[in-house]
Amino acid sequence: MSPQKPSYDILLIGAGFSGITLLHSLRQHGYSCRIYESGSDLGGVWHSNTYPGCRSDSEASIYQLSVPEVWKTFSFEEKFPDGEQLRRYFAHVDRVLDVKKDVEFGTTVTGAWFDAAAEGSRKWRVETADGRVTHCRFLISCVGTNTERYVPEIPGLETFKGEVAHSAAWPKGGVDVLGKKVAVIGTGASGIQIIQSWAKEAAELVVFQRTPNLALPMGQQAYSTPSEKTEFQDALPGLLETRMKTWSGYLDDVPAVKTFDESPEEREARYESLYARGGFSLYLGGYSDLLLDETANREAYRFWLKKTRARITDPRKRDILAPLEPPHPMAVKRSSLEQDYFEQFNKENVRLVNLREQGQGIKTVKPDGIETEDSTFFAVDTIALATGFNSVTGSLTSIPGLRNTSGVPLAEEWATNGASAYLGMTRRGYPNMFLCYSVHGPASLSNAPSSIELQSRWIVDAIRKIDAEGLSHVEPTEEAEKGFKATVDAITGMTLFPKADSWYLGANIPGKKREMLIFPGGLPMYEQMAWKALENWEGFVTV
Ligand code: NA7
Repeated sequence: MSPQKPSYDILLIGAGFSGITLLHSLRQHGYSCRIYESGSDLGGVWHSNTYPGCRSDSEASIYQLSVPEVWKTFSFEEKFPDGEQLRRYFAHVDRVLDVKKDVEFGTTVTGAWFDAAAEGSRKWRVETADGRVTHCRFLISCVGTNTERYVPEIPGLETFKGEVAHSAAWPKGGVDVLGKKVAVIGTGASGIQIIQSWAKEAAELVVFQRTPNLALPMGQQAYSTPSEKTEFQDALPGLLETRMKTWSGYLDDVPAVKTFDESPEEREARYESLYARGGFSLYLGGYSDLLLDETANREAYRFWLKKTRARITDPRKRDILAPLEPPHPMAVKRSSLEQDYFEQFNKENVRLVNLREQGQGIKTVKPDGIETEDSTFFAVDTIALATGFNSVTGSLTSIPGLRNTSGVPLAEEWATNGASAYLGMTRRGYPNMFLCYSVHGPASLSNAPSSIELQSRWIVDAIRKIDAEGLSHVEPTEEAEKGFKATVDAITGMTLFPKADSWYLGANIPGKKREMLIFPGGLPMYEQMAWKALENWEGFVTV
């Protein structure tokens, strides 16, 4: 018989921003809670991603909990904090909120289902890798969207004699590249950051790019002096409030003006000022038709090209990094923020391979390097795989025993029918289970702590409503779940999102169903829909 564990009101899986936000709030309402976390510390991706240059693409002011006792007592050192600062931040959160007393680290959930007969009442039965079983009334998934790493099948990779490191499983002691020949495969957010770092240390760097990253200047800023720190702290209450009102949970909000409503001069001036502001402002604070109209989007690309191409001296590299024809519309595939990414390619020792060019695809990895289809050989000592994740769904479908009340694993259901979650937070066949920062929520199309705060509030409201009304459990109807998915698809159909092979659509994983995995309607619309449904349990079966 499996050793039994105590029963909790609520079990949360994952101790990143979602798990901590929910734990704090639920504890305040008197619930007994436990977090199971497979890692060894708090922070989610900030604990597991320790590759060189790892840094947030959200501003520190809005990339934190809105809990006053936490933000009033922590100073960030930079506008866009790196992994180290964020790990210090999570340690601070723990000191203030005493989070860890309710977290079990090194505890991997391997299975969970709603057991109608558990202890004589309806409860979740949760199994962990160490063979333990726990019961709880509510199960909340806080596993994030980018945790199940993706390693593509690259012929010969297993024969490589040097070090191979995936961005999300970086060796604990780091990777010493000083004076070495190194390769980076992948130019997403992680690849860009590794390249920016390694190009300054390695003797030679070869970058294997499949799709150019339409990266925007970060606009980094240090908060070093007492007055800079005070200014930062003083602005926080207003900024934390603003982030909950914008489309994306960032600080910029889209003005109601369309690209061609303004004269070319006005447009250039607007683009210039947004670009100078840094961050995602060019996307988020620009024109209302950026995501809707291809001609308007192309105009933004024209501006980005002008700025970016001017930074790259080698004409061949310039055409690969910032091609005259856009690889896809801007902003519909995750761009990164960069500091001096493009300038790195002006160095002779930084080489660039365009995997999409005839003969340039990787033919094989050999023990001492990488050979492309045209038989060019790149001798390297170390390879970084910045090839991403089975994003959004993978964190949940990789839990083998997570199954519905009919015993069908979630992985099987989603592989057959596509992924869905009513309101991005609940799932048919999973009574009293809630998802935070997951499928069909605003997730990665938002500033994470903003949408997490919103969804956490809703989940807490839902749990309290269940208790206030004396209900045993709730779950969405099939009709509601399908209807919500149809809404996500309908909004997506009005946008340019389908025009890019992005992980928002699952298009980065060979064989994965191509479908929109994230709610693309913005936070205000999402908030309105979620609370309207909660009023009378619209779309739910209540028991
Ligand atoms: P991403 O954004 O998924 O980037 C993965 C990169 O790896 C991307 O450039 C891919 O090219 C490339 N890739 C994937 N498979 C291959 C193969 N087979 N060969 C060559 N290159 C390949 O992951 P990140 O870790 O950078 O970022 C994930 C998120 O974490 C990020 O958006 C932030 O939210 C934080 P592609 O573009 O698909 O052509």
